[in-house]
Amino acid sequence: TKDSGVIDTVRESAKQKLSPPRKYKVILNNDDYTPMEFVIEILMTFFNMDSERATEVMLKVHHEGKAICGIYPADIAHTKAEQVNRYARDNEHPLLCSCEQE
Ligand code: TYC
Repeated sequence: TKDSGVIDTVRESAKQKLSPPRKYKVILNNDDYTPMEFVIEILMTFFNMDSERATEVMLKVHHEGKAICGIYPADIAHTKAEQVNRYARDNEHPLLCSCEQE
């Protein structure tokens, strides 16, 4: 620039290289025992899906073994999986929710 070398040096050291935060997929896994209605309730409660979308995702898990419920920054993804697993266990269902780096 037309500024002095000193000013250029200050500007350079203030410049930050921010990489976008890593995201994680929250995955719902199939099992033989958790009632379909309970899975739909989970998807509506923790992932803000309407009943149509929740039914679709539940059936994808049921037929394909797993499905993505949402993609979030690391802390939110892990907290959601934890809350879902806590809720399933409290209701004595074996449902498993997990996270995978995107
Ligand atoms: N397979 C279960 C049943 O037949 C339904 C189910 C769907 C369970 C999704 C878990 O993440 C799940 N009752």
